[in-house]
Amino acid sequence: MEIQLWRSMLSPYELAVRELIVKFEHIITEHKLNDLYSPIEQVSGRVKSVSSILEKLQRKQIPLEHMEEEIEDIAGVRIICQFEEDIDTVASLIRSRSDMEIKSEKNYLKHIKQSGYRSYHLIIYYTVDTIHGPKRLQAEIQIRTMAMNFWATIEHSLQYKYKGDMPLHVAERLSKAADAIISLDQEMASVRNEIMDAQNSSQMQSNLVRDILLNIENLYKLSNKREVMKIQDEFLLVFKTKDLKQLERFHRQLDIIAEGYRAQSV
Ligand code: 0O2
Repeated sequence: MEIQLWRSMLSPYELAVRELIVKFEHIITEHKLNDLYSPIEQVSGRVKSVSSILEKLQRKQIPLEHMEEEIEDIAGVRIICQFEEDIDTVASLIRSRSDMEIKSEKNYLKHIKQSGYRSYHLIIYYTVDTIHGPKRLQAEIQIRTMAMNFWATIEHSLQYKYKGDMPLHVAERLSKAADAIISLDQEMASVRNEIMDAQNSSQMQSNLVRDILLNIENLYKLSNKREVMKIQDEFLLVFKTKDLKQLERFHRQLDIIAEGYRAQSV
């Protein structure tokens, strides 16, 4: 295939990766807006490089014309979660979407790879709109915790360095590190509720402060400036207490005042 043809062949995959990242990032935004803990921490994606596609075609003896059906990870998206429990939540979320159709799933958490690799993989069908009309393509979604990602990233670089011929002592070290990652994820799971509570409170506080400041700004435009300065001073005092309940009360009272001036923040 000529280089220009590769580019136009890969272009819908570029679009798919970009769209998928936007959609998964929006899930984080929606959770935050609603003061909810987000099961997704971070999203990234990539289109497989031409050399990596060629290497896979050769390794699996796939003819070039079957590339798009047989290479399922030309478009790849990686979703990073804080806790192992979140992986299931994210997988269910994907299964319930109307714009992504599941082709297959691989559970490398239950069936850990010999290398020690753990992750949850989903192959989806996804449709993008191009100038030539809609194109239905495949994309791979990898879901893993931050700890799993740390291990996989390092192991992937070492695999690349040793090109399938990793020295035994390095493989043993990696295997030990994989066990340590399992323990770390288990430890974090045991304090999950506490961490989630802390993160929820911090998100709620930041949303409340945002709304209060918007209300104050709107009131400043519509009502007595001196009154608004007083409200702002009161807010700073409440903010200093770091007490969420007091902040909520202040928010409710300010809402009533703002309502009177039709100055509510949305
Ligand atoms: P990239 O883009 O460099 O990450 P195969 O590709 O033949 O190994 P298959 O059946 O196509 O296997 O898919 P599988 O097993 O689900 O693996 C696809 C992707 O999962 C790989 O992509 C890796 O990203 C990741 N992966 C799988 N096994 C391992 C592993 O042992 N260690 C690490 N670090 N990652 C793994 P590619 O092809 O490597 O491409």
